[in-house]
Amino acid sequence: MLDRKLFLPNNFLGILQPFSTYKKSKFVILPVPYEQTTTYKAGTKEGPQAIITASKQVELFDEELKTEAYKAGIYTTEELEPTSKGPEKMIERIYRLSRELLKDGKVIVTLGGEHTISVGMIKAYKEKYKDLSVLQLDAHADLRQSFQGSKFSHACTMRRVREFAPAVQVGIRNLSLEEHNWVKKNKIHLFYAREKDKNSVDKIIDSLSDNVYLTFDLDFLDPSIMPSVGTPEPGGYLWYETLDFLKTLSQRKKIVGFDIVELCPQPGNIAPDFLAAKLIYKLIGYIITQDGKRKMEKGKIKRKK
Ligand SMILES: [Mn+2]
Repeated sequence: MLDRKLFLPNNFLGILQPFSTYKKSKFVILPVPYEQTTTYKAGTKEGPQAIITASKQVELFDEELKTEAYKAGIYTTEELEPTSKGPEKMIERIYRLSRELLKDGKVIVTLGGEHTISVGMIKAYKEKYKDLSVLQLDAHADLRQSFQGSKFSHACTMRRVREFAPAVQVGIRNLSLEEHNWVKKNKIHLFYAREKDKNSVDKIIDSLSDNVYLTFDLDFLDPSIMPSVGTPEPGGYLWYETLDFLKTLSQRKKIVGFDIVELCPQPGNIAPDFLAAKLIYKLIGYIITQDGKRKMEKGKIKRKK
């Protein structure tokens, strides 16, 4: 038996062929080391490579799901080079690439990079899935109309998304008065981290449509397990409650794509990088498991007819 860790190809999980070729892969990992509007601690452009490096240490077998989800095929693209022409151009570039990947039937998993980039993928997803809704897991509302002179700052991501897709926001614990008022006025589905015991998972999931795009800002997690973010906030979610939530979500809705953004690696602390890599493989595992179940259900219905 070959030990995959001896070879370490520079792709997500270090997967050997044929499970890492484009044609065979259901999933496409898209690393976007984009960082231009970061306001506090810089370094999120190092995020995608840190995740890929850490991912090579993740076991391909998942003890919870009893599966090797990588066999569905996971292709990793080259890093998408940042443009110097501003965030709007970058969003446009990501949108075009996402559209191509979706045409080929791929599930896109984007590694950030700052949160700004999500607007590009979500725009492409919304064209493919008319009923798409967006689930944002984040400490911040990101609902500013503009920030530091830009409508495309990371602090405005969800305001831009809401211009073309409905969204549900969870884990929020830091927002401005302007954002707070806007949420109230527009009756936004926003669930504060403070009320997480009152906000049942059912209530959150019920406010989503059948096809869900997940945008996961890592500062959603508690800084005790995820200190490697640009703007850490106390009072976040922990590992198993996050996984339980995502698993339930995958059972009740179809997760059609997701992004993991804002990892800002810290020298000497690799645990958060590993967490991000594992989180991605967990999500891939949940998606694959549910796809398999749905296919079986469909088959049963057909046979009955
Ligand atoms: Mn955030």
